[in-house]
Order: sequence, then structure tokens, then C-alpha cells
Amino acid sequence: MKHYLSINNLDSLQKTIEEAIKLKKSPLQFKFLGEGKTICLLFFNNSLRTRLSTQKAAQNLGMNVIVMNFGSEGWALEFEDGTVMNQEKSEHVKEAAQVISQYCDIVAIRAFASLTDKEKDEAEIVLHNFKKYATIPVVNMESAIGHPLQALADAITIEEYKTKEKPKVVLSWAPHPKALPHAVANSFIEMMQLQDADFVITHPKDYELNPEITKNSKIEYNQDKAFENADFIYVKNWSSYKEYGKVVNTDASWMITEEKMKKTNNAKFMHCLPVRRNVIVEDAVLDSNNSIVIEEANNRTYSAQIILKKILENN
Ligand code: AN0
Ligand code: CP
Repeated sequence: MKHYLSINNLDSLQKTIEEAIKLKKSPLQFKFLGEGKTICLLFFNNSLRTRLSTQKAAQNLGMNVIVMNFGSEGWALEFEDGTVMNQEKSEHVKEAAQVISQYCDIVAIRAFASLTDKEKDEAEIVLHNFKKYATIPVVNMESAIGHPLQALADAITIEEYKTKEKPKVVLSWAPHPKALPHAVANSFIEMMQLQDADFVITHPKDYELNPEITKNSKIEYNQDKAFENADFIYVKNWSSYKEYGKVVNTDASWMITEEKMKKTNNAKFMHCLPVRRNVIVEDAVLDSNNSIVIEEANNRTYSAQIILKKILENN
């Protein structure tokens, strides 16, 4: 694998999940692979899990890690071509990406959606310009439209906890006071579309995601009905796609409660974290034995590690 920008860059999701689970049992066995190699982690947005787990994954492979918070420490970058740079932007991505490529062997980037300009977000200007001008492999640590390291960790987690061949997996929207990106939901859907599962998406009307991503995945507007017999409840808030980036509804009745979880087949509760307690999900659910969010976050290390391993082996 050259770059990891989307879950669809994997040759085989199933094989990758199996390889990651094997790696998890013996995470230091490929420490020689990254010897003398450096990864740069560039953050244009905040992070806890992605930053620490990707760093840990790289270290498990023997790599050196450089982290840079571009949002607060880097020069403000220009991404458009041909602009007269006489405003606040100090450096063009064209130079920045080439320079970074001389210091590192892999570059990983987090750059969220603006949620104000749909066209620019969908063009993935940060990720794609780095890919265009960098001469080294690029890894997506959550871009405007996807979070494929998260989706792979979610797939590993479902594989570990499923008790039947074809589990029922529900992606449920839940309320949140601030506008959040679509990336986590998008990549989760793309990942589920590659799985043998009974997959259902549930959200209030007007929270439809990009139909080019949901394709023919089942959408059930009645959350109670969607939860019936579910084996996994995967929860995420996202802002409106139609009224791009707007919070059109914060209906508290969509919060995940113990009562709702009772309708499921003793389902496991999943969330990528960070999560707002008693807004997205009740304490009782998050603190229950069926909540697997901590192990899900643990799997971020092995999701990143299997991806970095594949890239190191290919280059
Ligand atoms: C981000 C999001 O919803 O995309 C990151 C999640 C991994 N969440 C927040 O900004 C709270
Ligand atoms: N799930 C996830 O990506 O978490 P962070 O935003 O803390 O990295």
C-alpha cells in the first residue's frame, strides 16, 4: 500500500483485520521494519487518541516520530494555486509538503472539514495537496470526509466482540450542541459496506449523509425500530449534510439510554470518543459492561500499526 486515505485503499479489509489482531498479540515483532525511519504527524485539529495511538504504533514498529501542531505552531498554509499571498497565509503547501518529505519517510495528517464550504471540504484540499506535492506516503488521520484509521479500529473491535457470523450493526445519530463533521460516520459506513452484516443507519429526518457514501445502505428513521435485535450500537453525532454544517436538530430523545439499549440483543455500545456524557449517551450505558469504547480506542494502536507496517513493507 502506498497511501492510506480511505478504507477502500485496503486490498482486503477482512485480511487486514486478521493481521491486526495477530499484531495485537505480539506488537513488537516487527520493530526492525521502521528502524532509521521517521514519521511526521501533522495536526491541524485537536486529538487525544489519534495522536497517541499513531505515535505508539510507529514506535512499536521502531520508527522515530515527529509531531507538529500545525494549527497553532506552523505557518498558515496556502492551498490554492496562483494566489497572490499578500494576506495572512505565509507558506504554500507546495513548498511545505516537499520540505516535510525530506525530513520524514511517512507523513500523517489530521485536517477536519471546515463545515462552512462543502465544495472545498469535498475536494479534501489539505489531504490532496499534501498527497500531490509530498514525495512520501500520506496517511489520513481524519480528513474532511473520512477517518479510515478509526473505521479500521472499529472493524477490528466488531470482529473481536461478535458472537455470530452476520451481526446486526446499527449506526445511530445522537444529539450534540456543536456542529461535528461527517468523517467518522462516512468511514464507518464505507467499512460496514465491505462487511457481511445486517447494517442499519438511523437518524432524524434532515440528517441524511452524502448519498454517494450511504449508497444502498438501509436507513431507518425510527430509532427504536432500528435498535431491535441489534448486536452493536455505534453512535456518532454529525451535522446536517443538506444544510451543510448546520445543527438542525438537537432532539434529546435521540440520546442513547439504558431503556433504548434494552430493545437490542444485549448489544455492545461503541463510540469513537471523545463523547459527551448525558448528551450523546447516558452514564449508565457508557459505564455498563456492554460498553466497549475503551477497547475500541485501544484498537486504534493496532489499526495504525497494521497500516504503517503495510506502507513500510511497500516502500
Ligand atoms: C471529531 C469529529 O466528530 O469528527 C473527532 C472525532 C474523532 N469530534 C469532535 O470534534 C468532538
Ligand atoms: N477517535 C479519535 O480520533 O479521537 P481523537 O480525536 O482524540 O484523536
